[in-house]
Amino acid sequence: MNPLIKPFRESLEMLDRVQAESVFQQALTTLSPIQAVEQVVVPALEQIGAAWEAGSVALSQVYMSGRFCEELVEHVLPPSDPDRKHQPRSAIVVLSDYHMLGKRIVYSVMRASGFELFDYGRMGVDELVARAQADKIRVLLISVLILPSALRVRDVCTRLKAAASGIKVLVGGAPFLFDAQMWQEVGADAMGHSAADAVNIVEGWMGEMQ
Ligand code: B12
Repeated sequence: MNPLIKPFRESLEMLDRVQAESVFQQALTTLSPIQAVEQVVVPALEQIGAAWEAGSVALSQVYMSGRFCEELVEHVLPPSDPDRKHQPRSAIVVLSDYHMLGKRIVYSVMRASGFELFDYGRMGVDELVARAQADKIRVLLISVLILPSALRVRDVCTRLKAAASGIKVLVGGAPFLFDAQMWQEVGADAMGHSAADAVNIVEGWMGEMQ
């Protein structure tokens, strides 16, 4: 467990943006940006989430922590890599809910790993199904953090299959971490635990699609 998680979490809980940034910079002296995010930012946010569930922090603290972290991650993860891979047309989206940080990280890591993909931001089912088909997407990455959104993935998959779109759907986020069978129940083609999983799974599919 990284020793910077505790001071980072405490500065987030105190809404001390300057201190949070300083601890994060300290992490960057020994870790790469993605390591700092996965080893310090993600566990700190998970601990804050657990503290909220236990009633010891307020939702406003959870919210501001998420926002600060989004800004930090936005700055450090490289937006693009010039040496793009030959790859299927891909897109990433947050389906229906408002938890944007996981998608941001997966998007950045995919791009930093040489993938080019559309960032659809946040969409509902109708808009997503229409847009993915219009853009001729082959691989769709869907991030959700609340259960009702996870269940809506089923509508997306059913409609894409009915349209014989051939789009492969990769899902991730808290509900799929809590219930290991859920990705299959909603009709997705695969589930990833992390941003690194997203890269590995899409690379595996690239082999099959050629
Ligand atoms: C921060 C946070 C918020 C912030 C979000 C701020 C923001 N701008 O993002 C705010 C305060 C807005 C919020 C609101 C709510 N939240 Co909230 N929130 C969290 C918290 C603490 C952390 C989420 C986070 O950002 N984690 C850090 C990121 C980096 O991790 P991540 O998203 O999991 O992503 C990683 C992996 O999952 C994976 N991944 C993610 N997406 C994808 C996609 C693909 C394709 C792949 C391969 C991988 C992948 O890779 C990422 C990087 O490693 C979680 C706790 C938790 N355990 O997740 C609760 C949590 C998600 N929230 C929860 C709830 C219930 C809510 C609210 C309904 C609370 C309320 N009563 O109002 C609202 C819902 C708002 C809405 N409609 O969306 C629940 C969801 C439970 C459920 N299963 O339904 C959680 C799990 C807390 C809990 N245990 O109860 N929340």
